[in-house]
Amino acid sequence: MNLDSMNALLLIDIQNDFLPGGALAVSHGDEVIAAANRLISGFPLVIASQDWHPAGHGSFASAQGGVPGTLGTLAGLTQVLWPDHCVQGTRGADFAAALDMRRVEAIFRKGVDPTVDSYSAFWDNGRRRSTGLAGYLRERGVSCVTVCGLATDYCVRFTALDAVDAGFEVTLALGACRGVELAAGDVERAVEELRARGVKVMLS
Ligand code: VGL
Ligand code: ZN
Repeated sequence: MNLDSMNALLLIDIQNDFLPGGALAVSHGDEVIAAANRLISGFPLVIASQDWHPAGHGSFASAQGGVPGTLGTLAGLTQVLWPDHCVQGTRGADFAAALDMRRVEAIFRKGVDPTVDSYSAFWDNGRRRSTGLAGYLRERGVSCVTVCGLATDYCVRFTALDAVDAGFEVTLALGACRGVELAAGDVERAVEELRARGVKVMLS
């Protein structure tokens, strides 16, 4: 590996609520666990993000009297209304038990502010507040990031886009991602959008 291009692996939201049986289950979401575990050994730095909402978060359909999967508004932005998920301190918010967390050096929590959602591990959706992830990575000498996890069309997508904007060279480990696909083709469109933004896509 080129020592001038310290490479970090970002494990995005590999949490129980996004696995089969979870509150916001991603189809085949559990398949990212083994793939992520295989990737981990190849990276000198491994970071995880954790969706970490207070009860009654504004993105929850239940908080808006809406129907999950339909559109509402939050922080002046169009907002998909989600089922209650990843509530702080619940089992659904825990990392998947089979995910190898031993080499994860830092966990960046997001979605904590009840008034705005946060798909990206770098910024909330309104770009009002950063999580500090970009500064953390820069201070560690990181110039390349590889992104994987859940879900391809939401948190993985927004994290990869913000990583590009922050000036990192970005790779999407597509084999270690699964998507929500609220609309058929959302994952494919997300991958094409990322490619167009200069993200390298690897299949494994
Ligand atoms: C996510 C929807 C709501 C994700 C998080 O991790 O992709 N999606 N909260
Ligand atoms: Zn969420």
